[in-house]
Amino acid sequence: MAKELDIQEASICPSTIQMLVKAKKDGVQTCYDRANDMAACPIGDKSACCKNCSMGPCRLSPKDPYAKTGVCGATIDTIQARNFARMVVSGAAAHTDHGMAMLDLFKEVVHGKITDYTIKDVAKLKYVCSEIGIATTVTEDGGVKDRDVKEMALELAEELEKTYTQVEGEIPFMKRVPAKTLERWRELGIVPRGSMRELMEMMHRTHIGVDQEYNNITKQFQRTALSDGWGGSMVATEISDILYGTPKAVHGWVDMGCLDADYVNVIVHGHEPNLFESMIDAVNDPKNIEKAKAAGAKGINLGGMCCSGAEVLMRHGVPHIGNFLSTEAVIVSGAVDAMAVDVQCIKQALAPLSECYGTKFVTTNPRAHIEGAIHVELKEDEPRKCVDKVVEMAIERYKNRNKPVEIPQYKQMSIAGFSHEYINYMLGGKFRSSYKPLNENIINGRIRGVAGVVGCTNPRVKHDWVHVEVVKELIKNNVLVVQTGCSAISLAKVGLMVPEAAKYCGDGLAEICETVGIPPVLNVGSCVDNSRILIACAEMVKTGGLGERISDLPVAGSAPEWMSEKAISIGQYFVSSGVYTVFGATFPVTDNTKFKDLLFKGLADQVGGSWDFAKDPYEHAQLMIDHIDRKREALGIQEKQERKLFGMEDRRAL
Ligand code: SF4
Ligand code: MSK
Repeated sequence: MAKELDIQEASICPSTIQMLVKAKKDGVQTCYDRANDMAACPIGDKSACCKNCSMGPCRLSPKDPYAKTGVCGATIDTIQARNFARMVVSGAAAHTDHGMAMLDLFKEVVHGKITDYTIKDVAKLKYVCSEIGIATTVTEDGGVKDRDVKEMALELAEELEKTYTQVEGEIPFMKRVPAKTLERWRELGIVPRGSMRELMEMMHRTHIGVDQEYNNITKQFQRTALSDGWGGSMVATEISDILYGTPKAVHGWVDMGCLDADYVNVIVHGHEPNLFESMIDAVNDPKNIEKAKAAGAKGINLGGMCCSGAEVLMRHGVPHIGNFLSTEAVIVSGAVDAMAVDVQCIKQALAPLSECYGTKFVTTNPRAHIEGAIHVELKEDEPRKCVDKVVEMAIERYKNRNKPVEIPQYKQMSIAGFSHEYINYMLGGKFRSSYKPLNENIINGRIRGVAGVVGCTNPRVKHDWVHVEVVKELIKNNVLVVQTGCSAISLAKVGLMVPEAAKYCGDGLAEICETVGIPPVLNVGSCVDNSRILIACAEMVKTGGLGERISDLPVAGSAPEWMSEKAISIGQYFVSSGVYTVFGATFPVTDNTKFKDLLFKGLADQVGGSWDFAKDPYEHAQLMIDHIDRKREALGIQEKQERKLFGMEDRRAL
């Protein structure tokens, strides 16, 4: 029999702990209990098994990996490489399908067939056009004037569609990749074509009896991952900004204390922003507010979870209730009247758990039905039908609440909204927006380097703890941290996403945070917004002084508590872009194999980036800091420079 779950050791989030205690009292289970009951399969954990055909499934020994092969003769390296490739495919497909859905919506909006959404950010539209060589002005009657928005948007949509459908040739956002990095990809033959082609070819090659040489498989999964980061994900981010506005710094509360027992509580959880944007309209509609009041509530209270929540925290400051591992815990509060979900990271267990508490659990996307959920499809040409229905069900449930409500009273203010454009503006001001101050402060040593700490939470490790400890170590050592997804929420909950958190930083980083008025930990958005970090890296290279390739930069990546296949695709596109990337929790490879050597060492010679693994947060952070120091040394900027006061000459040079 499995030992009883030690709730105090399961998480550092007091809200989640309080709800796990309540769950135990209520006799319901969460993923923490299930993870405690079921140990991870030791062979699968090391990626030493294959079920790609019915001669298997075949299991090799992680302890003696070359002792046997599969029935077909597949070696441990082939099996691991194929498994890894399939994780990349699944993760990349999730992001690219999300991006393609955004592009489909964008086209319908531009054609005027969908009117509930509009182009909110024309400046962003122009910026993206200019980045990929689409004209934003026309010359007429001898003068230059702005191009028609619709015409420009249609050309952009047509061009970006190539991100998915292009059979041969480079996808549009390759124009953003620093020249030397792109040159290397061309030499290696890993510049992505359209993602549909890359995903299809990768799946073909992992079928039994096709690609059985791990180096060659790795080459194709690098290409596939790059088609996600610089393709599908980037399109999702850029189109979302054009339709809903580019984020800029905004205050937003996080944690379960944002729920309110006197209000009808509605939560949106998932990934695509459309459902949430329409839900914001619905909960602010006076007619719906009146209905809520007629049912005895003070009004309607809206909160987000996971990446749906991250998107609207970034854009509108809508409260964020918690990350992936808190999605069941929040239902246990009894305060959630409806939870509407779309795609990705939605645990099937939410359906039966919601039933226990009378919460209306509503799936809204045709691609993601869940047994036991109520399905109300969100049709983009009439989205209010769906969201108004969810609100109606939530009000009904509020009226008939018959379970005790217990809301954890923890909440924390955070600042979100650090898009690439906002960082540019924040550093250089409106007329001189630039990454130059960032590069200069890296060169002069006040900022040691930049780390992207991202990814999920996972019940196999102490919830939020690894994220928080890794980030605390980094900022203490003057490493500026940028964050996305569930990891960002872990840090927002402990109060590190406010300028006052400068007190936890080393002297140099603290000085920058105090001068600019920023937190040392910047929330840059959702999972697809990792593309914003790629753009920031490219911008740092283009700004100058830190080398010619992304791999020259003193930067590192990390996913301390990852769990999803999307995280593997994200990690791979960072590695292939040249970023040293450390994962925690677990890593799907067998020790002492050629494939592991390739991922952890060999890739550095090819693309400049490589994978690493450390479960312990302090070792994890140290690996990243050591890498940053090696890069500083290679750039010749390892010595901390004396502080220099800006004279008129310097200002002119700027
Ligand atoms: Fe086993 Fe080979 Fe079939 Fe995989 S493809 S299950 S290793 S026989
Ligand atoms: S939601 S992919 S648990 S970050 Fe994007 Fe969080 Fe990971 Fe899902």
